[in-house]
Order: sequence, then C-alpha cells, then structure tokens
Amino acid sequence: MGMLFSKVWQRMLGSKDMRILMLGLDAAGKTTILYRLKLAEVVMTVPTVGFNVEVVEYKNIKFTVWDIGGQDKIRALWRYYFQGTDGLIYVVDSSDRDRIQDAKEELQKILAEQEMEDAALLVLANKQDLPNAMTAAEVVDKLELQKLRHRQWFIQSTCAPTGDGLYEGLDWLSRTLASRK
Ligand SMILES: Nc1nc2c(ncn2[C@@H]2O[C@H](COP(=O)(O)OP(=O)(O)O)[C@@H](O)[C@H]2O)c(=O)[nH]1
Ligand SMILES: [Mg+2]
Repeated sequence: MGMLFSKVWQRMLGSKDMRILMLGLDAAGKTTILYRLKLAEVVMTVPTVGFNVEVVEYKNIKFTVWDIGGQDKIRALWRYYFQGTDGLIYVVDSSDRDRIQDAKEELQKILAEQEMEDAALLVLANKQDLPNAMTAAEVVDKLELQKLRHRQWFIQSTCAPTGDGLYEGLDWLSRTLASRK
C-alpha cells in the first residue's frame, strides 16, 4: 500500500530520480526524521544479513537509511547501496560527546568509498534541544569537515522531534543537487 502510493507519486512527479542515503550511528535520530517528514508510512524495512535497511520513496526521491558503526565485516554489502548516491545525509547526536569520534571515523570511511565521490554531504547536528549538545560549529570541528576537499557540504542544526531545521537542511540539499543538472 505504502509502496504503491509512492510509485504513483513517482510517476506523477518523478522527473529525474534522486538517491539519498541517510546514515549515522544508532540513536542519532534517523528514524525520528523519517517520521517527522511524514515519510514513515512509506517506510519499508528490508532485513539484510547483519543490518536492517529502511527504504523510503518520496516523489522522485529514494531514501535509504541504516545505522552505521561496528559493522566492518559486512561493509562490503554497503557498496550496493552506495551506487548512484546523489546526496548523503549524515545524522549526528550532538549530545553524544563520547561517540563523536566514532561518528567521525565512520563518516570518513563512507566518504572514502569511490561510489560516494560525487555525493553532496548534508550533516545534521541533531538533538540541539539537549542542554549538553555540541554546537554545529563544534560538530564541524570534531568531524573535521573543514578538511574535506572537492566536496559540497553543509551543516544544519536540527531537533528531529519538532522538525526544527530539517527543511532548511533539505532545502540546501535539493538546491545543490538541482544546480548540478
Ligand atoms: N531530545 C532529542 N531526542 C531525539 C532527537 N532526535 C531523536 N531523538 C530521540 O533519540 C532516540 C533515537 O532516535 P531514533 O530516531 O530511533 O535514532 P536512529 O537509531 O538514528 O534511527 C529516540 O528516543 C528519539 O526520540 C532530538 O533532536 N532531540
Ligand atoms: Mg532507526
């Protein structure tokens, strides 16, 4: 039912297909974002050996979502999903100072994949409502985003449950991808 709905949408509105990956450590807020974007009803969970992938098709956009971290053994499987990626949305729990280093390392590994060479990068510094949250500037620093070369990237502060910042972030991403055509 959900998939049919999205297929109809795709036919109506689909000009050029767009593939977006949304990744981040577990508990960063990815699933909450899907709900907030009212995309939850079109979420299809695809159980794969070792990890669950959430796939959402919205208009001409295909979102693919999974938790990264501690999966080096199955990393080879990721490549299948990396192919053809236009944009990467990387969600960070800004209050999780203990794991920001892990978040950085995982991001670097993803960006090093050849299939991700041209992907635009939107980092969501999520959980900004929590008192201990790192600012977006701190997240830029900890993830070493300034060091990125030949990559279009943007950081946006968000609070997933209220939706604050989400559309600003997606607006950047959609404009950036549209300007490439
Ligand atoms: N305070 C706060 N909690 C959040 C925010 N985003 C997500 N959460 C909570 O963090 C937990 C993990 O979120 P979830 O979306 O399941 O993370 P996922 O593992 O990345 O899919 C849930 O209890 C969410 O309600 C946020 O911006 N602020
Ligand atoms: Mg989730």
